[in-house]
Amino acid sequence: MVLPERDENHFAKPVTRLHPFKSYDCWLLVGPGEESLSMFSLFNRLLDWIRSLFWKEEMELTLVGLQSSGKTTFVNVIASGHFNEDMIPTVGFNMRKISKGNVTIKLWDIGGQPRFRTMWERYCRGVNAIVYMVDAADQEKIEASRNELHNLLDKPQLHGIPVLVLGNKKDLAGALDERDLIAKLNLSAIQDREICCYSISCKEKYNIDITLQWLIQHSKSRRN
Ligand SMILES: Nc1nc2c(ncn2[C@@H]2O[C@H](COP(=O)(O)OP(=O)(O)OP(=O)(O)O)[C@@H](O)[C@H]2O)c(=O)[nH]1
Ligand SMILES: [Mg+2]
Repeated sequence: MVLPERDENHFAKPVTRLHPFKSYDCWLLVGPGEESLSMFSLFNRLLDWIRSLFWKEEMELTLVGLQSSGKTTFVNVIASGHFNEDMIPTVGFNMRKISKGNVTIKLWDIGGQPRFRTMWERYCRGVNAIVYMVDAADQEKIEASRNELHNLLDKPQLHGIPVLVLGNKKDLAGALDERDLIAKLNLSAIQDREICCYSISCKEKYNIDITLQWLIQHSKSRRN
């Protein structure tokens, strides 16, 4: 099978950031009457809208991890809140753009089957952060997951890119928590970058909010 090349021009576009408006609180010198308050909120809304037109950021993320760990499910959940039990394994990759506030997230969701793993590195180059998905309830695959993660992060091209490890399927019995994941994936051995680990459940929408927060906070992180 021939897979489309990732277009280098789409890699890590510079953060688009036009000048945000300065705080406008000090511009309002009117008294606290009702009329001025509703004028104030109207004015605020108008300025928020104008700000959203001019103050935009774009970030790029790549999602990798073994097959069936829940990468495509995660993308669906953050895009639409929709969880589906019947998922089709990703062949090659999917690309989705999702807007959260002023941030547009371009997400590369790469297939986790062994035949696609050689693509992971190429799709991780130059992104703001790598999201590494783990099925925390499938303890038989933890060792393979750890080896794939360390192989990937050993690639010199990916040096310094922040990594968020997500231990998915927390809703299932026996799922490893953050502490177990950190130990079993040997995350403390990764010293050349920022690394964070959350336990999540796409099914129950557990910790999805803090995951998004972490991602958005890294919209400005860039290797070079
Ligand atoms: N119980 C439970 N099941 C989940 C959760 N997240 C995903 N799944 C299920 O896990 C299965 C695999 O999900 P996918 O999103 O296709 O996994 P993937 O990592 O994209 O797999 P590949 O595309 O093959 O790499 C599906 O049946 C999902 O419904 C979760 O939080 N809890
Ligand atoms: Mg998938």
